Amino acid sequence: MSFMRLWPAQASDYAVRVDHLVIGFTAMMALFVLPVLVALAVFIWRYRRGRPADRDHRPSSDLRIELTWIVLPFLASLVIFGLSARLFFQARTPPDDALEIQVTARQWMWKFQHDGGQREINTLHVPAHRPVKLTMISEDVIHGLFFPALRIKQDVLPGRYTMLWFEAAHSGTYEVYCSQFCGTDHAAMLARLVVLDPGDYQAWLQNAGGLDDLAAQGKVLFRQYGCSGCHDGDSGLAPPLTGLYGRRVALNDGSQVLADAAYLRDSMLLPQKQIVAGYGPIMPTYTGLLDEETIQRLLAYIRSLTPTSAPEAR
Ligand code: HEC
Ligand SMILES: [Cu+2]
Repeated sequence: MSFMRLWPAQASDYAVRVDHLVIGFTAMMALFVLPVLVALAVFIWRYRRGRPADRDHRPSSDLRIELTWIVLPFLASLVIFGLSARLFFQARTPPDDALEIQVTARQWMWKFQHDGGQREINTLHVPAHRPVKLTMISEDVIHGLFFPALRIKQDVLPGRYTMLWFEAAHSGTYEVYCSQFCGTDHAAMLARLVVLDPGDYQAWLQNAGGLDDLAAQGKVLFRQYGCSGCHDGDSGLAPPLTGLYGRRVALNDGSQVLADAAYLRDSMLLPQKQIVAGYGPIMPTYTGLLDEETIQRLLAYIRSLTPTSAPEAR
């Protein structure tokens, strides 16, 4: 138990692997540095002032020894590099079937929005053994979402989505911090991660629900803000949004972009930035009209227009 307090909990396989990497790397560094420190101490003692030691400069070199201490540490460092790079890519590549959760940060709280419409503040419930993907944005300054038990951390920026994903291995309650100094109450910007067994998670969803799911709320907003006037039906005025999410879009300058959350967000706020091939630049900008949580709902609606292979994914 005392060990647990010294060493933060490991709530995912990823966390275990990060720890192995850090411990392995530290051990390797010790292996490189200790012989030098020991030799240093021995030589300081042996050749200290006034000691009648042999101070001849005999030329002595052995190519085999030199090659050994160059090549072996080099190869060992490359192994660490390979393992780190693999973990890094894993941390940046969420699986397609991940559960999507929207995160909005503001001074000084964390808001979490589930696809089913459940909203939470400063507490995040997730199921164990299931990849969870957080799409995050800030309503004011730069914050940082930090899950020590998962060994993951990512800045949360105003005006731009960032992403974190994880798969928790055990049920339990873990601390969550803001890792960027974001004003007077930064230190109080804390949250809890509650990992539930899948059955308990379903029960929690049932209890916490009540509102419409996010996509249904988005559909209402899609009417309300007049998007449907151009985008629904086959007027040819605007591209239909069915099947858009996750697809590649051809733009009028000949390039292609992936229709991810960032692209969809830009399409609403900066419609002139990227124009879909075959359409005119007639979409009005919604900058200042839509707050982040409205955008999340519209996005959930647009996402819901793309059938997923995993039926329970949304
Ligand atoms: C006046 C008509 C009009 C309105 C209103 C309008 N749009 Fe558009 N929208 C367009 C046109 C035209 C395009 C294609 C040209 C472009 O990329 O700007 C487009 C492009 C898009 C795209 C990119 C589509 C693609 O295939 O890549 C998205 C997403 C989008 N709109 C969402 C919305 C949302 C959400 C709203 C409401 C908040 C909205 N639009 C309101 C006309 C409109
Ligand atoms: Cu903060």
